[in-house]
Amino acid sequence: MTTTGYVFHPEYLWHDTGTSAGLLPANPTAGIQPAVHVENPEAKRRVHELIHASGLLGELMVIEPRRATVAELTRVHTDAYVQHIKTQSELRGGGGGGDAGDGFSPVGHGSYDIARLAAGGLIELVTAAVHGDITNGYALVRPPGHHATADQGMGFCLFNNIAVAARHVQAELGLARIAVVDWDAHHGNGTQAIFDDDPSVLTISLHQANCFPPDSGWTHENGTGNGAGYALNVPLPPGSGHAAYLHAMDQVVLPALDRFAPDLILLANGFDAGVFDPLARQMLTAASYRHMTRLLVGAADRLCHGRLIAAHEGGYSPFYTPYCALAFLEELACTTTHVTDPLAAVVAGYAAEPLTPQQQAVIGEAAQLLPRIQTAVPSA
Ligand code: 9RB
Ligand code: ZN
Repeated sequence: MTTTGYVFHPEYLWHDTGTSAGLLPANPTAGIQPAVHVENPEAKRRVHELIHASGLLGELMVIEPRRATVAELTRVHTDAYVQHIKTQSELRGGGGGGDAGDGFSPVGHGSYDIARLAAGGLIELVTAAVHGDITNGYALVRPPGHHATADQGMGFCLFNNIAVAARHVQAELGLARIAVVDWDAHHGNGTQAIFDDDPSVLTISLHQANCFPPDSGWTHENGTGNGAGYALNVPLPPGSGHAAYLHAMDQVVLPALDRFAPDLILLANGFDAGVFDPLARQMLTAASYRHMTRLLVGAADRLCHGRLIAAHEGGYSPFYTPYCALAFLEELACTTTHVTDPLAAVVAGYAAEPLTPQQQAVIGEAAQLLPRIQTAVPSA
């Protein structure tokens, strides 16, 4: 019997990214007309509403988030960076008046507390999993986290929600080995950097090659120092879809997890590898996410009592992200609803695109690094 936890809070939708023209801060003088930031509440609101309207919400264990404390955040982030976000968040110049560091990561008035609620939501979810109250779970949070490093926000991310949760699990809940799978379309550079020299946290990122951050996430980035071998990257060519991602799961992600034998799997769950996403050029469908989730749930069942905890990351199509997220969450909860992907017929041709030699080559290159992962005596 599976119990699936679900974390959501209206405040996540109140994180105000302001009037950017998609990615770019509005600047009328330079001809950049104010519009709406691409990382806005709409896709996330529609995910939550579909989870509710489909009836799935009633089958989940709702878990209330709390704000991560400064002590919890500084397991990952520097004191100065946490203070920087707090200061930026106190500016009152309108939505997204502050910035987390790279000039493209808006901090709205009050976003510090909301970002703490996002990280704290992940903490509550992993705690429930380790205590056995839930088997697996999904935190539908904003702002996202996977680009944030110890001392810089970037790519719309303020605090690295997953990294904060991973460190909390190790420090407070007694689990030793944590695997982070990141299938967001963009490289999980922040998570990789935070755990780069640490063999107790295996990071695996599948992403569109050289998309965001630029020139980041190549296969030769494989961990440093004691962590050598414990960071894996699969930089898939633009246009990769169902066949490429499933091959990467089969050839890299699952064998890496089997070798590593984690006590917990965390998932940086971006839906921006979906075929309608504006911020990447990958071609996954709701069926792809369903299939990939089934494989990951299987690995979690085999390796760590089913413990698989997902944090929402990217996913910017308000019209398609909800169906990808519903398929994902149905698989976690081992159930289905009456709602099926209404765009399935439209995307069938994309999904049928076969594996290319280029995709196969990069997946093969990553697979060659697997022997560097030491097989552990399973703990806990
Ligand atoms: C711009 C830059 C970005 C920023 C974030 C993303 C996606 C994030 C995500 C994509 C492109 C830079 C506009 C750098 O979904 N992560 O999961 N672009 N940022 N320079 N310029 C001019
Ligand atoms: Zn992304």
